[in-house]
Amino acid sequence: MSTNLADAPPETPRLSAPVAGLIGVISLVAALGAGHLVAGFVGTNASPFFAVGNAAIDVTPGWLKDFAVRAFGTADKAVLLAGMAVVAVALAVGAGLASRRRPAPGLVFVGVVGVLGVVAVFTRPDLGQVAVLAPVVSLASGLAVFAWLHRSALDGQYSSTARRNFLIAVAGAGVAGVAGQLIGTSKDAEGSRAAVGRLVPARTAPPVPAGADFAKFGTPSFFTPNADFYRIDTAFVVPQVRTEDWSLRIHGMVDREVIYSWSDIRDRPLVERIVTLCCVSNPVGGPYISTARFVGVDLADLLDEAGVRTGAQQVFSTSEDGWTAGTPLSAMTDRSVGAMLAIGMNGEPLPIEHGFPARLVVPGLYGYVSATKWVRDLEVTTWDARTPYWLQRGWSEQAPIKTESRIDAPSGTVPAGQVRVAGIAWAQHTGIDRVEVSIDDGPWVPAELSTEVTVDAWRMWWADVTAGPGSHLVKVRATDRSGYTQTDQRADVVPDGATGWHTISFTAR
Ligand SMILES: Nc1nc2c(c(=O)[nH]1)N[C@H]1C(S)=C(S)[C@@H](COP(=O)(O)O)O[C@H]1N2
Ligand SMILES: [Mo]
Repeated sequence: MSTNLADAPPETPRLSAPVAGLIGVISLVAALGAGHLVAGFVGTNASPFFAVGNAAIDVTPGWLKDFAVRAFGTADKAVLLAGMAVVAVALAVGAGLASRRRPAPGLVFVGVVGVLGVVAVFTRPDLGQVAVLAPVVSLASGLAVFAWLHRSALDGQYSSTARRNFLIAVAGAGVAGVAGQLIGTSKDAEGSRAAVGRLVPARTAPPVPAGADFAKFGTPSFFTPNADFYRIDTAFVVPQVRTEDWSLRIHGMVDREVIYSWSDIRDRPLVERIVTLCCVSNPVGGPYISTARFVGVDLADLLDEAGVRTGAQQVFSTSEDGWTAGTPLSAMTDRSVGAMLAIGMNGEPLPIEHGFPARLVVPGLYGYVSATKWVRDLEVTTWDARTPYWLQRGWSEQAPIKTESRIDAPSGTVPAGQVRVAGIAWAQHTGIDRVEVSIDDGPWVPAELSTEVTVDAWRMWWADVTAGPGSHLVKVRATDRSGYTQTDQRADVVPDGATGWHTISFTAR
């Protein structure tokens, strides 16, 4: 054995793969925790993870967003969040593994990701300049923790000092993250909502008769409980707005700019209206439709007070989180439409995820052109001057809700013989005239309709068909009061809403 130790290159200490990967992950967690703490002060959406998620939503092509909504429904954002977490952890492990000898590769990686976070916050329309502090602190903490842990691990990767430093970093990140969360939510929109009290309308909606739904046959209940009301929006974190921090500004092509505070609105005589909201992304037979009693004030009154000038075409609304919609001016000034600034829903203040403190509700128009939640600003303008969020992404300027119907029952296997088919139909602002069903391409059979509560809400229907043992297809079509019968031509949800007859299959035994 004559190995000459003096000739061997000096041994560079090298971290084991698990330790190196762990350094990457802990640095990531520390960076996110520190950023979340600062975001507690400067705005929840400035938290780097959320900012990147929000930016991802905004740059996602329309078809993909559409697919996400269809595939994951309301869970689409949770899926994105989870996906981002998996990618982030994988990248962090990679950065750690690339730095088993020297910290440089990992530091470069942390720097690049950090700059991405800064860019994401800078490009958010709902965040001010100070918000950039959150990703900057995140970036600095990520670099510092990475360098620090790397150094202590190189000094002895299984030493008690290294272990202690790893624990300190994890605990620090946890405390910062939790503190950021507590500070962020201490702005406490929920407390503000609880303090609103009962909203008693001066003009109430018509009473809802017992025959307004056929829930016993499988239709939804006439009113959708708030907890079940469909939810669609681009908000990664639901805006938390207290009534005392809220105001609504009306400006643009008006005689005088007006700003309403919460009490200005709440203290007016309130009107109550029953409206079925529907999302343009609702596929034929889909779930993105719900009905509520909304309480608020007439938008026509507010626009009158501002004095709309001639030549104006759209009301361009902006939410707390920077989302925008463009509503044809006439839909808001024509009093027969009943467009409202709503502050209550089904006997409660608006739920936070449905727009607390205030949102727009315009009967007869799809939500993306009319139903701005957390609304803060109405600009009376022209179509040329302003292009709202979804119009920039290829959806239609004009978006009246299309007359449609859906089958809710039967499903699965039912006893052969007489089978009861039931569902919903809607033609907001026009009203449903009749609904017909057909089994196995047989003749159209008229369905029994529920009592009409208002033309702005859905109607339930049922019909009996005869089904022998075996599998069957049932389809439905509605005709509205204008005399229009639903086309069987299938149209995609893009650019202005799906069409086609909803068809289901069931088995009789
Ligand atoms: N601020 C904001 N408001 C919004 C949206 C949004 O993304 N952000 N989405 C709109 C769309 S597309 C629809 S269909 C309705 C849905 O209202 P809901 O979630 O109360 O059912 O809200 C509208 N208002
Ligand atoms: Mo929508």
